[in-house]
Formats: sequence, C-alpha cells, structure tokens
Amino acid sequence: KVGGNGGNNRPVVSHKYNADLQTYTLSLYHRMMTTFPGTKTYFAHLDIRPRSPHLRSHGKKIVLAIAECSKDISSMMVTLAPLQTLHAYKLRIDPCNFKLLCHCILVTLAAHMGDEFDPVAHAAMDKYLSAFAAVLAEKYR
Ligand code: ZNH
Repeated sequence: KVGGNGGNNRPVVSHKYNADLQTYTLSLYHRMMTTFPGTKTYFAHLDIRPRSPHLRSHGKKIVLAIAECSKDISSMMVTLAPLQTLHAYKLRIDPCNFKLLCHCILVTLAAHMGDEFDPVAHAAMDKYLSAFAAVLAEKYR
C-alpha cells in the first residue's frame, strides 16, 4: 500500500527529474526556510545560511533518498523505514512539514524547468512526493 491509494495505482516518476532535483536543492532549501520559517527551527544546530556546507550536504542526503526510493516505488515502505523512525522518534519533525517540503520541491522544479515541467510531469511528481510524504508520516499515527 502506497500513500493510501490502495496499491494498484502506483506513482510514476521519471529518473530524469532526480538529477534535476539535485541541482536545485540549494534553492529548494532557501525557499522552504523563507516561505515556511517554522521549518528553520529543526535546523537550529546547523549553519543554514544560503549555500552553507551544512545545507549542501543535508540537501544532498534528502535528494539522494528521494531518488533512491524512486528506483523501486513498490518497496517504498521498506526503503523508507529507517527514515520514518528517524523523523518520527529521533528528530520529531511535525509531519505537516513533509507536505511543505514537497510543495517547495514542486515550485522549485517549476521555477527551474520552465516548459519541461508540463502538467504531466507536475502530476507525476506530485503523486510520487505525496506518496513519499505519506509513508514518512506513517509512524506518527
Ligand atoms: Zn529529513 C535528516 C531525508 C524531510 C529535518 N532527512 C535527514 C536525513 C535524510 C533525510 C536522508 C539524513 C539521515 C542521516 O544522516 O542518517 N527528510 C528526508 C526526506 C524528506 C525529509 C527524504 C522528505 C521528502 N527533514 C524533512 C523535513 C524536515 C527535516 C520536512 C524539517 C522541516 N532531516 C531533518 C533534520 C535532520 C534530517 C533536522 C537531521 C540533520 C542533521 O544533520 O542534524
């Protein structure tokens, strides 16, 4: 079961967007922390000035996790299990933040990719990220 859609209707996403995501990570973070300042509170122990080494390495980890997971969406639950536990029990990230980050990913892609980010790409990416965020938030229930 992925994202509460019954499991038959799996999200589809092209690997092409993974590479692009990585390029835009820094502007993604800047956007998330500017648009939704509450997200900054979780990073108080890191240097979150634009382009800081911390943000670079952290952004890379997140994007790699998103890319890795997209290789086999049917095993999303298994791939994400360690991250579920980390975010729910150790970091205690309020799950509403996953949706905010996903929203920022879509906006960042749209801003950088122009016409290439057409409605089909938008829909696919939204579907994948929504499923991803739902799985990450599952341990909280
Ligand atoms: Zn997170 C961490 C992923 C979201 C916050 N993350 C992390 C990591 C990863 C991730 C991979 C690393 C781990 C290790 O190192 O081992 N995330 C992720 C993803 C997502 C996320 C995939 C979605 C999509 N996060 C998130 C959010 C937030 C966060 C939304 C808030 C707002 N994270 C975080 C933190 C951390 C992490 C705080 C830790 C950092 C440090 O370094 O300390």
